[in-house]
Amino acid sequence: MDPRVIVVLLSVLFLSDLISANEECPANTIPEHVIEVVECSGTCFEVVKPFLSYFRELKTAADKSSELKTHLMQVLKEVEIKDQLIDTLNATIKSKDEQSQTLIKSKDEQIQTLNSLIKSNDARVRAQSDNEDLIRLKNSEISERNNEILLLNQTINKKDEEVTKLNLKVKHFEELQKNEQKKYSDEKDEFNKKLINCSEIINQNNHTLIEKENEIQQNKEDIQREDELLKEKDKKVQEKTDEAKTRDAQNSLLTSQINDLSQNLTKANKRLLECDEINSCTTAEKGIYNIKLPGVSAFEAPCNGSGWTVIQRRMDGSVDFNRNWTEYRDGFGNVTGEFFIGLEKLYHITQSSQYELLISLGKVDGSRDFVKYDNFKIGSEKNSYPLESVGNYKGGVGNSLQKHVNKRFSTYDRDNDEWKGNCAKTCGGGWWFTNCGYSSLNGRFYKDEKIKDKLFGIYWGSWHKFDYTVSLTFVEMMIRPKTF
Ligand SMILES: [Ca+2]
Repeated sequence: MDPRVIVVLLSVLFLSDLISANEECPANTIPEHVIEVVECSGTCFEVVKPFLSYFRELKTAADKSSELKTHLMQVLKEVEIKDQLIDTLNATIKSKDEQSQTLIKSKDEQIQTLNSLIKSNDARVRAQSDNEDLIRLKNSEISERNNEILLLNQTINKKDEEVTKLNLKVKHFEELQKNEQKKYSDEKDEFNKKLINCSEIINQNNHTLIEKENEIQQNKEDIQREDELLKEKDKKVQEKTDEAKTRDAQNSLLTSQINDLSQNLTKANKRLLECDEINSCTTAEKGIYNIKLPGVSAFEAPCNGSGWTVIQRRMDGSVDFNRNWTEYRDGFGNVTGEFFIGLEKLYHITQSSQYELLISLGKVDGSRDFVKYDNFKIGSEKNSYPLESVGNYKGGVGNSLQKHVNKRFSTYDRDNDEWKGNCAKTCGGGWWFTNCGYSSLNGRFYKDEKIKDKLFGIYWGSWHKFDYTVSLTFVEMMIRPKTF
């Protein structure tokens, strides 16, 4: 038994005795054994009473404790039952735990399996996604192919229609062919008939041919006779030819005599001109003169009556200025109309002293103006007749020659310009070209002043706003000694 229960029981027994003594305790009835302990006197009860009350309470508590004991026993039984129940439940729980563990393990395995499946499915889904892209691509391609097929079907339909039409045409042609064959057959028959007729005609012709051969033989004999007559006539022709040759020799002799007379006439004319020979135009009246200068053979040139010698003139396009080097060197044209005096003469003249250059220009509208330079000088042929100097200028047409100073003269056959091309060819005449420059007074002549096909004409840029489609229609270049 629990020691606490024993203590309680002993206390209860002791208190029960004590309480019974207190209830019946007159001072003279107190048990001896109690008196022995406490030496009870007249004040004893007062002292003991609180203890007695206390013990009474303890007894009440012990009673209650007994009830509690009983209750405790019941409780203990209930606890035992509950413990058994708890054990049972624990066993059940353990069983359930084991089952749960087993189930959890099984579920874990299932979860793992499901995870594997999910991974596998994910992989499949990804693969499916890729496949879907591929499928979309393929669908797109299929769509394109379908469109192509549709187009091809349309084309095929068209081709079918064409084939149908062609079949119709074939049928038509077959019919035509049949007709043609029939016609050919008819013609063949007819031709055979004609052939038979021809054979007959050939036979007849053969007979005729034999007759003709006989005739030819007769004609040959006639021809031989004619040949003999012809030979006789040839002899007569030869005699006439010899006679003609004699006449030709006589004519040659006469021509030679005429040439001699012509040369004599030229010499006579020259001698006549020498009578009008002058040294310069400075004192001459307007007209054509034979000018003789030191170092230069006498040459014809117009004097304008104001001391100027004309060295170049353009007025009607009657003379072609697209000339080669030799012609520009020696001069060309007609001094009464269009001409160029020649570079060699200009070299000698301008080197002999200081010369002024006067250029008179005109447009198709009749307007005229001029420019004058005070020191015009050109170099020798050895240096390609360079424009060595022009000096100071004045005049209304602007200065379009200054840029050409120190430039060599160029012709279509002597390219001395500074351009990759040939200015003389492009501009249609010789000049002191740069690349090709501001002026070209020996260019092509355009009567209406408008150039054609980008082939430049006569230009002096500063007088027509450098519009090189404009071509001047009048030029006169003149020189005069500066000392005049
Ligand atoms: Ca060039």
